[in-house]
Amino acid sequence: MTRRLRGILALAGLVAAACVAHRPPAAPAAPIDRTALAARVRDEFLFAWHAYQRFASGHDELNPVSRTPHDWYPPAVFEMTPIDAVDTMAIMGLTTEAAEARTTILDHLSFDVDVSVQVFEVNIRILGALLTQYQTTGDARFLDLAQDLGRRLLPAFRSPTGMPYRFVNLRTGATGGPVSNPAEVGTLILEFGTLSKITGQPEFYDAAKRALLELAHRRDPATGLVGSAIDVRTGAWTDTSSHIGGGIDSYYEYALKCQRLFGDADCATIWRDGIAAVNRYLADAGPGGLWYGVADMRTGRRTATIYGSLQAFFPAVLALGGDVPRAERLQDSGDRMWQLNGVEPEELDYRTMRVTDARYELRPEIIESAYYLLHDTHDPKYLEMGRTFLDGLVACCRTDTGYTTLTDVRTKAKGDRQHSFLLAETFKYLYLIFQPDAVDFDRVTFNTEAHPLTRTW
Ligand code: DMJ
Repeated sequence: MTRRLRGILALAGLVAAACVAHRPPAAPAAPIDRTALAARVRDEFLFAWHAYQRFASGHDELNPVSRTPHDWYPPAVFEMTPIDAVDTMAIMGLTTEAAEARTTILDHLSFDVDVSVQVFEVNIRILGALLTQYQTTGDARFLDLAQDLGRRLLPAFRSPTGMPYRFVNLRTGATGGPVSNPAEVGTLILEFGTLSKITGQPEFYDAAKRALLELAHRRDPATGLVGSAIDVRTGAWTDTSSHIGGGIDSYYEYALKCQRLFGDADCATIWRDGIAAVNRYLADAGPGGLWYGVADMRTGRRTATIYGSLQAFFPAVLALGGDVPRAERLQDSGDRMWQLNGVEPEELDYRTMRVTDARYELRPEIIESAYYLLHDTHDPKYLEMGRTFLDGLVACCRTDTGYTTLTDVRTKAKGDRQHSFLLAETFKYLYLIFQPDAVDFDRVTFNTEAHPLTRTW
C-alpha cells in the first residue's frame, strides 16, 4: 500500500491498526466518529458471541484457537458466557440476542450440583448478572435463581472469624480454602447487599458486611494497609505484601461502591481510611509519572515497583471517589504501559519499564478507567484511548473464531481462552466510551464484573 493510499484510508478510518508497539502516526488520525466506533464494538462483540455459540454453546467459555469448550467446574456447567454477556447485549440494543441468552439461562441454570465453586467468581459473575436481570426485566425467575445461589453460598461464611472460605460446595455446603485474601473476602457486599435489599432478608447483607468489617479491622494499625493473604480461621495475615493488584483490588472498589449503593457509613470509613493509606504508602510519583507499587503492610516500606493490567482499574475508583486529578495521572501511566507493545502486559516494573509478566488476558480495567474519566472530564483524549484499546484488541487478539488471550504481548504469541469477562466487561466499557447514553451513569453502580446494579429500594 502506498503511503498516500494509506493516508487516505487512515483518514477514512479504514486501516486496521497493526499489532505493534505504538509509533507516531504516518497520517493524522481519523476524527473520532462515536457512532461508527460504537457500531464497530458491537460487531466485534457479536463476532465473539457467535464464535462462542458455534464452538462452545452449552459450556462456560470458548477456547478460540483449539475451537473447544472450557468449563470451570466439570461436570457442572453454568454457561458463564451467556450469563456474563446478557446485560451487555441489552445495553448494546441487541434485543434478540439478549432474549435468547435469557431463555438459555432460565432453561438451563441450576445450582443443585455437587461441585465446590470459588465464592468470589460465582458471586461477581453469576449472582451479579442474575440481580441485574431481575432489576432490568422484573422477571421473578431471576430473583429465585439469585436467592437460591445466595443461600447455597452462605455456608462459606461459617468460619471462626465470619470471613468466607474461598470455596463452597453448592449442594453440601462443605467449605475449603481457608487462606483467602482481601478481594475474595471483601467483594461480596454489592451482590449480597442487593439481594437483601430486594428480598427483605437481611442475612445476605449481614454476612457480607461482617466479612468486610472483620477484614478491615485487621488492617495494620500503624499504616492502615492490608496484606495479600489472610487465614479466615484465625484472622492472621499469612502474607503482608500490600498493593492494589489482583487479590486486593476490588476490596477497595467495593468499600467505595458499598457507600455509593447503600449509603453505608461503615463502608465509607473503610474506603476513606483505605484510600488514605494507599495514597500514602503505595502511590509512587516520579519523573516516570504516577504509579502504585508494592509495600509491606507492617512498615509501609516499598518492596516492589510492579503495576499491571489488573491495577489499571484504580483510576476508575479514584475518579469515582472524587480524586480526578490523580486518576488522570495514573491513567496516563496505564496508557504508556499499553503503548509499549500495542497491548498491555499483565505486569511491568514501572521503574525500568521492563515487562515482568508478559500475558494479556483480555482484561477490561484500563478501558473501564477511560470510561470513568471520559464521563468526569469530557476530555477527548479518553475517546482516543478507547480507540487505541479497541484497535489493539482487534489487531492482536482476534482470531478466525473468537478472541484469545496472549501468552506474550512482546511476540504476540496467542493463548487459547475467550474469558467470559470479555463480553461482560471489555466490550461493554468500550461500547460505553463511544455510546455513554446507553447507561445512566449516576443511577447505576457496576459490580466488579460490570453488571449494573440499581438502588431500587
Ligand atoms: C474480572 O473477573 C473482574 O473485573 C475482577 O474484579 C478482576 N478480574 C477480572 C477481569 O480482569
